[in-house]
Amino acid sequence: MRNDPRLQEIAEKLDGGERLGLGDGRVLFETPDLWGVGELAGGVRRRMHGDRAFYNVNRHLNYSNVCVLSCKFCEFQRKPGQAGAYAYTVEQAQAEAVEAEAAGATEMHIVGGLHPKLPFRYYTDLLAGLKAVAPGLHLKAFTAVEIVHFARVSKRALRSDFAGGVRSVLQDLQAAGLDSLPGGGAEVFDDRVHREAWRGKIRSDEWLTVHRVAHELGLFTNATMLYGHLESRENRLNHLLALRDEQDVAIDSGFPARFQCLIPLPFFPDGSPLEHLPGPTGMENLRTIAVARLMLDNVEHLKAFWIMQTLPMAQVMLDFGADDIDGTVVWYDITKVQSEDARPTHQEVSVPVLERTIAEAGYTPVERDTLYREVVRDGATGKPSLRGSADRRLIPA
Ligand code: V47
Repeated sequence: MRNDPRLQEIAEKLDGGERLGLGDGRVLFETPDLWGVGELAGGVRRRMHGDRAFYNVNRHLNYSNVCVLSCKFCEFQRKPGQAGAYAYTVEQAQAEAVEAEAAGATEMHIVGGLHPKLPFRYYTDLLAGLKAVAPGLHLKAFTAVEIVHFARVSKRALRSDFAGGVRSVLQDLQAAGLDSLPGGGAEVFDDRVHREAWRGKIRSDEWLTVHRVAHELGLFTNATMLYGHLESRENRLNHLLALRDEQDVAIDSGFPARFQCLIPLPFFPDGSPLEHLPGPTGMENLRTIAVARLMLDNVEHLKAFWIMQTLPMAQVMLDFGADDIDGTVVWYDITKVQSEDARPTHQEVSVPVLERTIAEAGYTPVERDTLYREVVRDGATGKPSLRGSADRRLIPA
């Protein structure tokens, strides 16, 4: 039952396979009928994925919190020499990978700050070192922001050929063991907010170029959208439309890879220079994920990242367009102060908790690998393998 007749018009467009435009997006954000918006997004989600909802068994490795940037939303970064600043050695990272694989993880999500001193060799050694000790782990590593930083520290000619410099860095990383790129660093694509909140970071067009080159090279990537800070809802819509356009390029050009999922990230003000802001409410989180599902019609998966959305909200979001809640995740807590001994704050849920979370919401839990292929576990050993052929992706080709 929809209370706003404008939602009926949008429903007709969706039924007719018509793409939604900026005006539709404005209606979806403005309408008081949040449940109507959720119903539309939930319908699209069910058409795409039925009653399946995905999770994975993963680990996060934040190899260093040292960063030359001072993004106002971030409380993770430390300056070189500052109390709590750290950087993993390759051996320390390897120890975590061995432990992760033994615990059944299929993915390691690896990101860090823009460290001014680490040479490019550190990153290729890190990937190669991890592959050497844990060959079964998919290495989803380095945001577009880090990739551009690596291009600078390894003196690629970015000014004369930005895409070319990025390509050679990605090729070196791929040769060392890089499997895909995470979605971080996108924030929200808007010059005003960029100036006010993350001056000095790569621009939107640069972030998109890194992902385009990755797609050309066959590296699947994710995308994020950080919302609920200094941006407007219109900024969010433009962000979603820019991602949609970029995904069109990947599909229309027949690139071997593309965006797999969007992860909307609600801003957590605590401890950041924007601490005075309230952050988004639960209703805004629900609406944003639903709008994302409706506008971003060519990206198959939408992740309600439970770490930031909370498990109870992630459950509700499965009805509002999300089809993935992310994984077991062992990582630092980006929303809390870094611990004194510079070790990540432990945050984890077990597979039974994730499966119960999904099942209680009325969906069928499906363990996936990073590329959204279904994982089956050996009943005796728990070892993961793929259901069907490795080429059989859950998303349509
Ligand atoms: O880019 C930083 C965001 C991102 C805050 O690819 C904050 O599967 C909220 O990208 N409040 C990193 N958000 C996390 C990320 C991610 C997470 C899960 C899965 C994947 C994936 C990617 O976290 C940053 C930034 O946008 N962030 N500080 C904060 N205070």
